[in-house]
Amino acid sequence: MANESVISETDQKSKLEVKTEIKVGAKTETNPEVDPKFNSDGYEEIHSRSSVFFDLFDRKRELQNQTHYCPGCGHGVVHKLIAEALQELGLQDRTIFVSPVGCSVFAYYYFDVGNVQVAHGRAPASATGIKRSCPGSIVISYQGDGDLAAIGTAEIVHAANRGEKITVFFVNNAIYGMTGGQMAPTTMVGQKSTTSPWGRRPSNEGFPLHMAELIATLEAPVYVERVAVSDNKNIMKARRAVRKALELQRDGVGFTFVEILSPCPTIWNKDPVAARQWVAEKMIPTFPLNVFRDRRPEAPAVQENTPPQRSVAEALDITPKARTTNAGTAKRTHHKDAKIKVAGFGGQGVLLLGQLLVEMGMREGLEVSWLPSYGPEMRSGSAHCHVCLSKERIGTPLISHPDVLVAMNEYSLRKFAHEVVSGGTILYNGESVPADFYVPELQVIAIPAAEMADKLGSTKVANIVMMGALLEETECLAPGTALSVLEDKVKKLDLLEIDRKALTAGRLFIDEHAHIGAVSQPDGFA
Ligand SMILES: Cc1ncc(C[n+]2csc(CCOP(=O)(O)OP(=O)(O)O)c2C)c(N)n1
Ligand code: SF4
Repeated sequence: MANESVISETDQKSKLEVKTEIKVGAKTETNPEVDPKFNSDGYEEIHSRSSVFFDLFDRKRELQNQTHYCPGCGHGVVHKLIAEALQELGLQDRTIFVSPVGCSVFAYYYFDVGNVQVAHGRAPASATGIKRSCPGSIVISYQGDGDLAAIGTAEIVHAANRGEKITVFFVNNAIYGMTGGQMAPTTMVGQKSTTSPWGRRPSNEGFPLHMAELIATLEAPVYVERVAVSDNKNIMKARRAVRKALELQRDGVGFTFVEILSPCPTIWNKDPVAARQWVAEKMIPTFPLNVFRDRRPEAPAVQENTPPQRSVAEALDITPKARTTNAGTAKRTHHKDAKIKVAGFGGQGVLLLGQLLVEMGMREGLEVSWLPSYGPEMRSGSAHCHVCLSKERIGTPLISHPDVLVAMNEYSLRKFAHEVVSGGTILYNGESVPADFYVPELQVIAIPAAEMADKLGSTKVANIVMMGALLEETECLAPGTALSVLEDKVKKLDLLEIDRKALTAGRLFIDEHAHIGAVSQPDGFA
């Protein structure tokens, strides 16, 4: 058993000192050296478990290894019941536990199974995806009453209604625990909370939701029971319910739901014993314990006509074989994949430039994506787009770190320069790089595109000048493809002629100026 939490005062002090020292040396404007331990904001990124969580939570070793739950909290008891059932049924190795947002957000530290932690209320939706993609697994959605019955009402109702073959453990403590005691949908009439300080009034806040009864009105669920962890007898019943729900899932029967009335001594402001009594005396009369649905061995109608299951990789056609075939058939003339961000003001043809690039990419047999982002203003608001050109399938159209930034104005240059990958390129629409602008390890080329476009007869074609420069500098797409795309897209012949000239002008500018040091970083990187 690990006991990582014991750190002597000296240890702590020296750790703090080390941190402080490194932080002082972290990245600053004048000192671009970055300690790999720190992110660009100077904070240390920690990818490990906090030392307050142990490898094992043995019960009686002088109560050393306590969970993060408050004394007397029902979550700990429910965790134990689930863990015992998984072990007894031999399901540990195939279980995937979906933990919620709420006091049980750290459930993944307590269950040595597959774990996924999801956004508030979304556990049944995520559990659906997991179960459907891994039908042989045992998928548990674990949720509090705020999570399941407030923000996540739609998710639970629809997962239950679809008869997803998952198990939902719903811990109802009639309050929002984690956030300090706001009213939950299950808060009882008259019960005080921070958001109902005079007690819940049906006239204002409505009546408490009875989730087990509600779920049991649906056709698909096979097992719905409400239990309580209020005293030993009820805990034994809860144990049986937990086990039964998991057995039914193991046997592939259908959707199972166990609501567990559970004490929250801290928010209820009671000691653990009084909190348990309160569950018995106040909660159970409001939320009667009952088996609301037990359909085994009947198979509900939704179990029929189940379409054949495919793995995620098959469904997305991303098996290694598919990739090879795809890459093999592409007829391409470009030299390398590119992630490009084009940014400027609305009206500068920023989004159009991105669209032209992806059209060219498609014609060259590449995988492409174009993701625009712009404000509500039609003109002059800031606009940018992300363009991916790739031989492989594209995972996301969102580009956090472009290889190339095409900055159509100074604002975009300053705003997005730090995102560009080390060794990347910035093409800047301007006469020269601003004197105070410095980014290490990037090539910055200023192209007076607006001026050149003016001379050609239309300021509008500055984006095409930049496109010519981009193609020449990166060789990511063939200029011939650019011409054919322009010929198809630009209907006015006089404008097409200017576009052709703009494309050529941009290319020539790179050939003639960029590589002889006329434009570049102040430090002479050219
Ligand atoms: C989208 C979103 N909205 C709100 C919150 C704040 N929030 C965190 S936990 C919580 C409610 C927790 O109550 P419950 O689900 O009953 O769990 P408990 O803490 O009582 O176990 C809320 C509202 C959040 N994290 N995310
Ligand atoms: S606040 Fe309530 S629900 Fe949260 S850990 Fe404490 S007792 Fe448990």
